[in-house]
Amino acid sequence: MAAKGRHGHGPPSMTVESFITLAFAVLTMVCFVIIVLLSFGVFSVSNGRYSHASSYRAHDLSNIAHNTIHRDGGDVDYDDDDDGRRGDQWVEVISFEPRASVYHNFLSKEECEHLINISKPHMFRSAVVASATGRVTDSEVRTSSGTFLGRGRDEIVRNIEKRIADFTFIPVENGEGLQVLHYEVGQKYDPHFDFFQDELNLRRGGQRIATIVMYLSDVEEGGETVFPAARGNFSSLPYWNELSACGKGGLSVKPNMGDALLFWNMKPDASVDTSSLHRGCPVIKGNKWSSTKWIRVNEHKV
Ligand SMILES: O=C(O)CCC(=O)C(=O)O
Repeated sequence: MAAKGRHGHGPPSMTVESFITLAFAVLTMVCFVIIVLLSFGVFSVSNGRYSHASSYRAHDLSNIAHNTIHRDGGDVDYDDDDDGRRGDQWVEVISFEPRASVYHNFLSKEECEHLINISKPHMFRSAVVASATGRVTDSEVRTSSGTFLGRGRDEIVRNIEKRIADFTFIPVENGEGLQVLHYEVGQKYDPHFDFFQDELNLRRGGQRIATIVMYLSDVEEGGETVFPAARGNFSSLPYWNELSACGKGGLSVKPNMGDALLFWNMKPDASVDTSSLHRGCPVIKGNKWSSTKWIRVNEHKV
């Protein structure tokens, strides 16, 4: 009786060559399917740091990390340079004419309180720059009180100024000292430009290319920053019904403690942007504390 061979009655055995060919074909098919899925966006390749796709919001700038940090306690992550807790941070582009964006929770509550506390003893009536002469003068156009904080005055101010430089890509040295403002009920800043219209003020650092307004308090009613010459369908804003009559006069930003409004007073071609006209609406209820940093095209020597 013939011995039953190992391969005697089974299907023909697979050679090493045909196994390699089959494996290669399967691998090619898998790669093809992955490429098709990627191209249709069915799934995406992430780099770890920015992998929390679900935590992004509409109008996020995708290159800015969206850190979820709790303002009121619990397990809190801190940024290296933070002085206290900052809430959910994201940047919202609100307008292209003028170019403007809001950086939510740019400052922590502690930073807002620090700026108010160090300013309180030194408040004086706010003034304006007269466009014809360039001289600083009192005016009914602006009825708030305020004070200037020297650049780099203390560690908290230095951290804030560094954050502004990171956000705007403009060096700390180009910034004027922070101005802290207090508006009581009825106080306001009428429509104006931040860019200079005189020669005198251009001498120390050139034109004011950009402005950052940081809100150090919430305001119960009124106190919005409004751009009356901005283009856009303002009445479609989700908070339209909460705005004062003045706030409905253009593109409005409601003061929220910790938020920072950045807008550009110059266009990319270096001409001044007249759509950056803006005002601080009268406060109707509550108090408004804010801090403005004007940023020059060149170093602003202190
Ligand atoms: O207080 C505001 O909302 C606007 C402030 C402002 O216009 C400025 O500081 O130039």
